[in-house]
Order: sequence, then structure tokens, then C-alpha cells
Amino acid sequence: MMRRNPPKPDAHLCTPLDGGSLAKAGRDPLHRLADRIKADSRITVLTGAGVSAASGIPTFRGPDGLWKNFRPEELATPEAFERDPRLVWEWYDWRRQFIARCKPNRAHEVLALWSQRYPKFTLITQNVDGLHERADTANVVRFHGSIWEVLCWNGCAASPKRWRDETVPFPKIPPHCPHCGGLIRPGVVWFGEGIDPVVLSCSQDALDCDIFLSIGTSSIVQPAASLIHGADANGAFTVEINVETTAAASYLDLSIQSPAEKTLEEVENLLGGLGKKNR
Ligand code: BJW
Repeated sequence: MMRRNPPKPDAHLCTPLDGGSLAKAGRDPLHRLADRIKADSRITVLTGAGVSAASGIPTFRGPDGLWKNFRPEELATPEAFERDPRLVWEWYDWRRQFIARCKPNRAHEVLALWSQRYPKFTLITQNVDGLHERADTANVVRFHGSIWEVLCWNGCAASPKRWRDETVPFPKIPPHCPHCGGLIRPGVVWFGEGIDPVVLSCSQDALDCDIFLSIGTSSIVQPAASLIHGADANGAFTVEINVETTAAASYLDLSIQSPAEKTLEEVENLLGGLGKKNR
């Protein structure tokens, strides 16, 4: 169990500035973040659906998050799949088609740049869309799996544990296992299912960091939402970038209330200035 520190009294909440650049406001939160990032910083980033919002992918709990009036909690469970695999696969097939047409945005690109620049960088993503990988991000930990992987629902002996399948759309819904003819399921983590132990262990290791950035997640879904508390307990400087404040806000050193794609670009611009002596 992770220790939770009390809320930080000196946490800095930054709200959006009217029409202007956040970075123009003097020693603002963006400078505070940029000042922290050094060439040898151990940086861990946790991303959620908000990072892919600017790519056009609906978030889970935002206004466009509903699919045919179903909430994700009603579809992303083994029970829902057991009950109605066709319905659940229709949702995933629709999302796969949608995601296949989307491109990484500036938030993915800046994080990819940092993953290549800073040797002690880990990106833990709750997103299953694969956009971090498509942006060439190094050291990605896929906390909730991948929508581009599938598993045999029966766990048949003839099939690999999981495999990549980028068929879009599937010619037949629900799709079947090429090895045993039974159903296949998406290679994602549903409610009530445990996180892969290797993934959990890599994520726990990455909590030993200097800077922990939580970006574009509502910090509602466990155990991902607890990762920031683990980093905090390890003494990391904790930062949230989100268009709204979340449940994690009172545990943060810095809360930047602004879109990820804009904020990361501005921080990167600040680092570009510092970068010459920093790298
Ligand atoms: C922007 C932006 C912009 C917009 N810039 N920001 C403890 C307490 C209570 C409950 C639990 C608990 N522990 C476990 C549970 C149960 C459950 C849970 O957490 N339930 C909650 C709903 C309360 N957790 C689980 O069941 C987990 N399993 C588990 O714990 O198992 C225990 C176990 C152990 C051992 C053996 C067996 C069992 C599994 C959770 C799996 C979650 N799966 C999903 C679906 C993945 C597949 C798929 O994609 O279909 O993961 S659900 C969905 O939520 C998805 C996401 O990764 C996840 C998180 O959502 P995210 O990314 O935060 O999205 P949103 O929409 O919520 O937020 C977007 C944010 O972006 C918003 O804040 C916006 O403001 C912001 N934003 N535009 C910056 N431009």
C-alpha cells in the first residue's frame, strides 16, 4: 500500500490565462516545471485520454465519451463480454477504425522528444490507442494494454498469449481465434481485471523519480490513479497538466490547468532556450 502524504500547502494552481501564453507571465508554473527538468532528471510521465483528445479521440468521461448511450464502465468488463461479445466488439471495432485515422498530436510529439533526450525517462500510459508509440516514444509502459492486440478468450493452447492484429474493420463481428475457432477479445485491461504483474513492477520502479507528470487523466481509475501518490512518497516533484482539476490536485506540487498539447509545447520552448547549456 502506498503512503499518502498530506495535501501540499504550497501547491501552485495555475489557471488558464485569457487568450495569452502561460509562459509570458514571468516566473510562472511553466518556468517552474522547465527549471526542474535537467539533463539527468529521472522523469516519469503518466498519461490518460486527455493527451489524445487533440488527436480527435474522445475521452472516456468527457461529453463525447458515450458510445450509443453506453458508459465505458458498462462495456469494458469481462462480464459485458461474456454477456454480449458482439456489442463489446462493435464498440472496439468502431474505436479501432476511428483511432486508425488519427495522428499523434503535439503532446505526443513533445513527450517522444523527451523520451529520446532524457536517458532516465519512463512514460506510463493508460491509453490503449498506440499514439505514443506512433510518435516514436521510447520506454513506454502500457498500463491498460493495447487495442491493437488480441487474446484467445478461451486461452487455447495453440495460440500465443496475445498477438497483434491491426485488421480494420474486422470482416466478422465478433472475430474468432485463428487457432481454435473460439472468440478472441481485445488485449486491454477491463474493470475487475488485474494489471499485468510485469507492467505493474515496471511502473512501481519508475515511481523512484525526480519529476512525476500526470497528464490528461481524470485520476479516477485505480490502480493508475495511485501512482502519483507513490511518486510523491518517494519525494518526486509532482505535476498535473489537465484542462480541469482532478482528484489528485491536493497532492500536487504544481497543477497546470491548460491543454496538454499547448502546455507541453510551451515547456519544450522554454527548454529549448535552456537546452543549450542543459544538454
Ligand atoms: C485534457 C485534455 C487536454 C481533456 N489536455 N487534459 C479502489 C477504489 C475504487 C475502485 C477501485 C479501486 N481499485 C480498483 C477499483 C475498481 C476499478 C476502478 O478504478 N474503478 C473506478 C471507476 C472507481 N479498477 C479496476 O477494476 C482495475 N483493476 C483492478 O484494480 O483490479 C484489481 C485486481 C487485482 C488482482 C486481480 C484481479 C483484480 C482495472 C481498471 C481498468 C480500466 N480500464 C479502462 C478501459 C481500458 C480498455 C479500453 O480503452 O477500452 O481504461 S477504463 C478507462 O478509464 C480506460 C482508461 O485508461 C481509464 C482512465 O481514464 P482516463 O484516461 O483518466 O480518461 P478520462 O476520460 O477519465 O479523463 C480524461 C481527462 O483528460 C479529464 O480529466 C479531462 O479533463 C482531461 N482532458 N482534454 C489535458 N487537451
